[in-house]
Amino acid sequence: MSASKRYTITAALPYTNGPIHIGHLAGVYVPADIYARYKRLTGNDVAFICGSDEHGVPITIKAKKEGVTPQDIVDKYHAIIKKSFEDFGITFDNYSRTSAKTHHDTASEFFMTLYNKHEFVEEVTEQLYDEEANQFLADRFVTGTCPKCGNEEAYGDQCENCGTSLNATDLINPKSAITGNVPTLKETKHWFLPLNKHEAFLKEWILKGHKKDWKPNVYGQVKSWIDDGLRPRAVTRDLDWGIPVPIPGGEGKVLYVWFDAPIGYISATKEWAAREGKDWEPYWKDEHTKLVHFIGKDNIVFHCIIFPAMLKAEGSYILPDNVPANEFLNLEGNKLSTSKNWAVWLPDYLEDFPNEQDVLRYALTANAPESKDNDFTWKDFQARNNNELVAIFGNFINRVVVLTHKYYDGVVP
Ligand code: B3M
Ligand code: ZN
Repeated sequence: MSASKRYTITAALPYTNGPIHIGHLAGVYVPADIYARYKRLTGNDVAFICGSDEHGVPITIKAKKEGVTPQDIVDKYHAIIKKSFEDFGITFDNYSRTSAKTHHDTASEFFMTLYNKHEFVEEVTEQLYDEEANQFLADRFVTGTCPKCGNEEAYGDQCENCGTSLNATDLINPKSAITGNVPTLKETKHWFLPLNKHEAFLKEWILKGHKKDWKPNVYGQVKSWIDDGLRPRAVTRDLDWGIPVPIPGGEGKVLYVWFDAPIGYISATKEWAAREGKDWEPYWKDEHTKLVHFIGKDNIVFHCIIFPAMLKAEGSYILPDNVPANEFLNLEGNKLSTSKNWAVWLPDYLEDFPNEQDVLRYALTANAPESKDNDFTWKDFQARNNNELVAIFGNFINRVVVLTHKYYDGVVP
């Protein structure tokens, strides 16, 4: 039995703009749950943390589409997601939500600590603007061609194809996702996290540090971003849905969703510890605690570069011990897509296959996209069930039970 250790295990906070699908499960939640169960069973002190990511442009886009408020959207999908995780047997110690007061307070406090330590650069820059919609275009409000890989569907803050974190003004041929217009440029003030200032620390911590045990797909992406040179990233946005920027001049602005969301892991731990009568700080501030982030590959830059830089700048937190990001799962040969409704939604699976959680857990684990994108087919699902779970595992259990009855009166000797 390995010496008991403390593990803070986090799973990426799903956006509350739709239900969970099998890609999320294979990429993040089943691997994280297996790891948490294993660490508990081998006698460790585990905090397995997750929650709904309720800010950000994806929520406001969904609300506009459905003609309701962002709060309606997050309330609807937070409940659907939380219940489907429970019904599927994902054993979070806490599944919180970033619209909770604990999180607004924790994220605002974190921002103020960095602000008071002069860790931000305050700058007026030209940002993309949609004259017709009369609003700035950040994140998913704008799409364009990625300057790094040429993907024509890159977003204002990130290209999901190559994972690179972008400034909206980096996009080639940008187009407003609201009106389709070509954006103009308009001046606005934001606060930037100077990632370039943390380059030496990140090089030391990841490239020279003991991060050789990070998965090659993760280490490789991070190395290429650091080698390309890191640039300041705005941590505030001209949006009305999110956590208000808590300083003079921040009126009408909110924290960038990728600044606030990872802090959601901390606030969810606080909420859980308070409920359990525990101290939350050892889970985030004790050097002996292992912090492990389970994510999909499109979240690597935020968990290996931006959040560690934030934690380092704040100064009192531990850094991630490992970030085992999985690649993507496709469905019947095509990319899973919430917007194109091409997915196997977890609530539907639970309805069509009641009490068959383990069959899907097994099929997704046996076929996990650990080092490359993989494909989910119903044929494979059926084969895994019939040829492996029933014919091999079920058969084995059955024989052992029959022989135990036959030779030992059903009592294990
Ligand atoms: N909400 C998931 C995504 O990019 C994002 C994860 C946040 S983890 C702090 O789809
Ligand atoms: Zn790209």
